[in-house]
Amino acid sequence: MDGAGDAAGEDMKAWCRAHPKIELHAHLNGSIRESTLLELAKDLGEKGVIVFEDVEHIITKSGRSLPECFILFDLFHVIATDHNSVTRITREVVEDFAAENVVYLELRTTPKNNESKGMTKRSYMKAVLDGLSAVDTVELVSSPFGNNRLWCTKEKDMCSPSLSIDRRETTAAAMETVNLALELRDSGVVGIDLSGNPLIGKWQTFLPALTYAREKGLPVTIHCGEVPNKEEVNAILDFCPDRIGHACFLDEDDWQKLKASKIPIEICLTSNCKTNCVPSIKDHHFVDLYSIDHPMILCTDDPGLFSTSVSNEYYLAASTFELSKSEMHHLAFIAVDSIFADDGSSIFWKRSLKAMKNDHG
Ligand code: 6MZ
Repeated sequence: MDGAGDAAGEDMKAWCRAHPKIELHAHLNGSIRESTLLELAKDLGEKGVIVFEDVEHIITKSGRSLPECFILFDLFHVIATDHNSVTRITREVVEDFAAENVVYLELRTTPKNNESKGMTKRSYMKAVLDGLSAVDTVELVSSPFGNNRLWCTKEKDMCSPSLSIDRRETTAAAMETVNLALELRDSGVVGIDLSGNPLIGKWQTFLPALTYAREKGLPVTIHCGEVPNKEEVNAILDFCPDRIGHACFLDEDDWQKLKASKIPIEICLTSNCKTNCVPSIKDHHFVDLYSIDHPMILCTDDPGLFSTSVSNEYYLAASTFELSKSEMHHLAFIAVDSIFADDGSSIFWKRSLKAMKNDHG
């Protein structure tokens, strides 16, 4: 790239960082700072629970296949799943998103039972909610529109948690997660997600809990087509979730069905590339969906695991697909239509972004 190209790239990078953004697909344990993971692992090493030298290189390794990611998550859970660490990582993760001008964050996490640590799904979630309350104000980058009045909201209000059902779970455990989400609605929980290793678990196992969530008015998002599985993709599309994540491996007929459904898709460019779900970013199905104005939200999936950020995902989309600032602004703005929160904060953010759009436009 020549000097002018470099400068234009840097300008777009700064613009993507400064622009207010919405993140709707981030897993808590995939968003932990590497420095925190290493610190917690070292601590466990000193206590003789793990051998630090055995895990250090695994934590810092950069490229990972999809199956390797799930081995790593099990390690993350050993390192970071006690009440104090959960509270700490939640606070840090929200602060990190806030620091790059994410103004509304749906952070998802799998409530976990761990008898040896006196942890139940409910106490795990209490630790998460404690982390949200502990969020400090962070210094935000300045507005790309020279107008700072939208940056006065406490960052702790920006995060709406969703609860994930792990594909390893039983129907009863999935149901327990949905009941917990319903119980915690007043504490800000906004939805249910189905995630976990896509090579494990059967759709029929989770269907009762997902149906129950829907009956109770809890929005549902589902990881769909992360690996080829025509039968399940079909069933998911028939279920018609409120959003889906990834949508990488779809047959032509399912692809057409998805397009006709207008179900918003959480797009995770770096994640899909690093886990070999797409051959390269330029070959990503984003292009096809963008050309027909399909509702899409640029997301990170696991910013810690994949060394990315929402700003970086925006920059990747802008630079790879040659989108202008105005097109990127539109992409950021339409994401608001797909958020799960229907309370005051959602309306507030909608208004804020609309105000910015007016300022800008
Ligand atoms: C499917 C994923 C995922 O819930 O412990 N998770 N599930 N596909 C992905 N793409 C790479 N990335 C993360 O966060 C970690 C958990 O989120 C799910 C997995 O179940 C993982 O264990 P929490 O906070």
